[in-house]
Amino acid sequence: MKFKLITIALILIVSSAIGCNKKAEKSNSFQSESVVLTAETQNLLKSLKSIPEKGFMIGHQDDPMYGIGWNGDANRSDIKSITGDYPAVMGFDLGRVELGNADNLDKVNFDKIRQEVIKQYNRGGMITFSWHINNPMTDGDSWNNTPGAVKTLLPDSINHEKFIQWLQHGVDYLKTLKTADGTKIPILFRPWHEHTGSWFWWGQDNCTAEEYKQLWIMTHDFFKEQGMDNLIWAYSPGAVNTTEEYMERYPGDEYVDLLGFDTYHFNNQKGTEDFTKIMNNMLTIITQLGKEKNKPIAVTETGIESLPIADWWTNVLFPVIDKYPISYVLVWRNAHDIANHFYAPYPGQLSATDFVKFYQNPKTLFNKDIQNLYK
Ligand code: BMA
Repeated sequence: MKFKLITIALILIVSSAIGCNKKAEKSNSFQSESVVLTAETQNLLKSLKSIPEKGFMIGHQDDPMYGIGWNGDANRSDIKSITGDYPAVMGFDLGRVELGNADNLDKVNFDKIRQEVIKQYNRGGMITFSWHINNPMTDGDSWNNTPGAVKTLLPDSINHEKFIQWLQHGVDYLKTLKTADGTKIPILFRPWHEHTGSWFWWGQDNCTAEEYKQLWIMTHDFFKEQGMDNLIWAYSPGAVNTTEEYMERYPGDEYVDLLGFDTYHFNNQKGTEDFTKIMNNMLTIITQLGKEKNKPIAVTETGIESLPIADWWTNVLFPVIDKYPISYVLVWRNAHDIANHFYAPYPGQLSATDFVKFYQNPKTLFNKDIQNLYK
């Protein structure tokens, strides 16, 4: 009797253990399908959602790389020269990594970008990458918008293999973005941007909605197969009028983590009303979608070229973005290679004093304000 009981107990223990294993196997296989993000990346995603309770992060493209009157100086940034602080977000571009080049399309060295990405992570800031990738059908640049390129990259099409090689180069580079102790640096990845315009080969008139979605999903799946578990995927069309237009080429909730848009202030003072109107409309659209989908939102690119309005920061940009729960706003680069192509002030620039006021507002978050993004 005793033995029988022990045997039954043993059978029960063994079978429940097998049951547990099955469950474990199941959850593992589920996890491998949906990519478990690294702890730091999960924390960054949570931070992006909670930041609007305090304010919004300020970002600048290529911030530590070059600025007005300098190129490649160590520990320099036009924003830091004015405020004493780095922006909370730094944007970089992968364009030409697909070719295995040493420098990107704006003549910035990829090893130097890696060093600056590591520094930015170590000082607690966020990093985002766009990708002005060449056109694989024509070998022209991103702006070579001969219609039909996207179709040729899809599976079983003529440029598919070539394009996968290009994506592989991107993955290989992104995999090198690690700290000295091997921590993978979380990256907000923003491919296939501004696709509601037609200036890029992946834009509106150059492919169908279905082709665009397939392009996004193929990129996402390829990166996932390569084990990329430190990316937050940002969707950033240009300005559109309606939610329907915003969503027309949206690849799906499982492929996108953050909802953004790119739009610029054109036409100096005369353009202020238009810019404000477009910003309000886009921000209303993404605020609503962000709530529905539980995803953070951001102004992924904006600015006014050469900052001809002295109080642009506190009187044009701040009042409009302050009304919406955005996690960050990023202004474009201070080019070293194109005259008057800058979007952040530098010492002595017309809007520099106003930028300091903008900096001092507790709601604008710079590097010193955001020390816990990854914890
Ligand atoms: C554009 C311009 C170009 C640049 C590109 C990628 O908006 O700044 O000069 O090559 O972005 O950074």
